[in-house]
Amino acid sequence: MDTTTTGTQSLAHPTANANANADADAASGSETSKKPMAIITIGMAGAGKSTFVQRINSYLHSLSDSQGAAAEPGGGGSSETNEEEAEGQKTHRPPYVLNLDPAVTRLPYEANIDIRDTVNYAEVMKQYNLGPNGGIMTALNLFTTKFDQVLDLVEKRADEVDYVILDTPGQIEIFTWSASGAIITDAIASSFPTVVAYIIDTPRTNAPATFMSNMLYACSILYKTKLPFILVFNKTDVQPHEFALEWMEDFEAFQEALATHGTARDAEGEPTYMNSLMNSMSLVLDEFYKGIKAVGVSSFTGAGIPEFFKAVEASREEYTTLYLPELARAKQRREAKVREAKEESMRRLMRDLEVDRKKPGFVERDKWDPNYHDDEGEDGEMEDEEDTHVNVDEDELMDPREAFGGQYIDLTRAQRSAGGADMNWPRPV
Ligand SMILES: Nc1nc2c(ncn2[C@@H]2O[C@H](COP(=O)(O)OP(=O)(O)O)[C@@H](O)[C@H]2O)c(=O)[nH]1
Ligand SMILES: [Mg+2]
Repeated sequence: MDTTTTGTQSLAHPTANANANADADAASGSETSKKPMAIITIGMAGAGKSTFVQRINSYLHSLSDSQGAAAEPGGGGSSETNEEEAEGQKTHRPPYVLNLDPAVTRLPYEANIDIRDTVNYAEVMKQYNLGPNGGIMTALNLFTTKFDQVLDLVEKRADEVDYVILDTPGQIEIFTWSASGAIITDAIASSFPTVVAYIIDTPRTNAPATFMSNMLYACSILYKTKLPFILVFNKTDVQPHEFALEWMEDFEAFQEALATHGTARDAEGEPTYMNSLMNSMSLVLDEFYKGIKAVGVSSFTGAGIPEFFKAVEASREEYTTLYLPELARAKQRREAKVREAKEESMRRLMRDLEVDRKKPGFVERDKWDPNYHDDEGEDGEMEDEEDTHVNVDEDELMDPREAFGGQYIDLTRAQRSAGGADMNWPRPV
């Protein structure tokens, strides 16, 4: 609902500058519509995450460059096209980009925060005696220990950007099956409206079996993060993604592809183990496909990128209506658990006291004695009194100048006699 408000305002002012935008946001009065949207890119190694981040980064930059030149709505063409154009051009500001891949040698974009500036992955490998994957994992873990500072930096820039983009390490499991990946995702998702962009290498998923294993992976990430989710079929310049959409929409089409691809039946004419396993799993996945958004893009040509941003905007709504209430519920559950634990320990303490009280003589002993003093000795005298009182014969005291000759300066005398300027300071011996 809130997004619609902001959307309408942006539609009314497609040429609005950053200031006007800020005013509009302030007027909308909604927390999440003001905040930038975080996009976490996840995907198998080589799916094109970094290239995709580079593409959406340059797309947003090109929009911000052309914002002054953007046409007024109603300046020709049907209103529908105008709406579509405005939808694509709602963002006028460059994004804030984070690179979380410590092992990447060359990035196709310039990251605002780069893990490589903080952790030297090769050095981590050497020092901890690790292989490449252990090195990447440890580098990410080390970086995560400072993630609160990273989040502070991002939050400082929150008013100036519309999107925060995260590029994750090449190997998917380093981010998705590690504690640090979960910590980073949770930290980002509890601060900003967040969407997961699951990047798929389309040409490599055109076999039903690989398609399905990729979808199962996507499904597990969805259930793990519970965040709004977009399937991004990348590299559509090489292989159009229509086949994937068909398989997702039409269960029977997928079954057919399964039957024609490879050996669906064994020598005795029975369905192979692989085939029947995939058949039953595709039934499970059917449920997953229902609420999921899918877009086809080419990070090379830029095709499908405006559609991707439309899906991102729709996810903002989803985040507010589905994820945030769930987050609040989880917080409540956590707090209730802590409260319960506190009350339980209080009850236990009271129970223990109750038991003590029943012991004979406890009440008498438990009274506060106004004459009692911690420092008092057996005979009621202050214990320290004798120790602290020292009888000193003043004549026996040494002149400090003799005792510490040359080590200390009598400033009072020196100043009185020499007047300060050409003082002759005795050197310490
Ligand atoms: N043809 C084509 N190749 C792509 C596209 N996106 C990425 N690639 C290539 O895929 C390879 C892996 O890309 P990269 O972004 O490094 O993958 P990452 O490991 O997921 O970050 C690179 O050689 C890219 O040039 C695309 O849209 N079309
Ligand atoms: Mg990469």
